[in-house]
Amino acid sequence: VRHVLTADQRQAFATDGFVELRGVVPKGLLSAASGVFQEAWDFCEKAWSEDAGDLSYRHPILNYPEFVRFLDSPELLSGPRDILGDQIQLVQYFPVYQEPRHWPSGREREPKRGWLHVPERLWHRDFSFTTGNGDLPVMVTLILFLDDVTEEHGPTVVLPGSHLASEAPPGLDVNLPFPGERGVPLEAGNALFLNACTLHSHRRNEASTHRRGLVLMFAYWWVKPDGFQFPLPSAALEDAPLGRRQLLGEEQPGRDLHLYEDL
Ligand SMILES: O=C(O)CCC(=O)C(=O)O
Repeated sequence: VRHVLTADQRQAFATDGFVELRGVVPKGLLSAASGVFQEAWDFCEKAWSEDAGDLSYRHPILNYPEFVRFLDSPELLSGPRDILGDQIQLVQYFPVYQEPRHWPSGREREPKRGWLHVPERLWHRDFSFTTGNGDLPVMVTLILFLDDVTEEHGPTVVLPGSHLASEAPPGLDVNLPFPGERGVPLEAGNALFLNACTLHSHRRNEASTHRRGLVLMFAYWWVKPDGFQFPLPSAALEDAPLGRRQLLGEEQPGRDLHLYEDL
């Protein structure tokens, strides 16, 4: 595994709770995913709905081989592996989407169909078990986009240092901008790498092009993944190399829970 985090980046990750990783998303994966993104998004929306029935999958996006392939990329996994080592597991994986001019700037502020409920911010942690220890997160998040996300596309915003406290900063309104928030514009190919306890939010897309992204969360192998009670889509395990089987909880990373050799 190629290590991508320098000492400075590890320090920033521990202190701020996030770092931008450049060149960790192979362009070939992005272009293949672009072709099926809309279909996969529609499929996931059905799978997330209350009447999903047979479509209730763990990680429904893995119904699409184009998205399964992200899990076989050493570059993509290098950040999470730097922090979690070989005990890494995928615990959640889903697409995010905002259509072009989803929230137009200027006089015309009418939100588009289907997005009336989307607030200006939706501050959240992906994992609320804050240990106060920035060096040893239990869960980490990777956010990446298929298209360049400029200021106009509403880059993801983070609150630096918020992973260290279990309380939200005083005065934080989950639906409003907050002083000290930092937007992270991302070119396709780069990723925002977060301690999953770091408070972050989307921003609204005011650009004339799509805002299509992926969120992947990783934790130690002994954590239960989101939707553990549901089956994996069959495409997830098709021709799966050992690394992918481990990521998906089908194989242990070592002989037993203790993993003595790590001492
Ligand atoms: O869209 C974004 O910028 C962030 C998305 C996110 O954090 C989420 O959906 O959990």
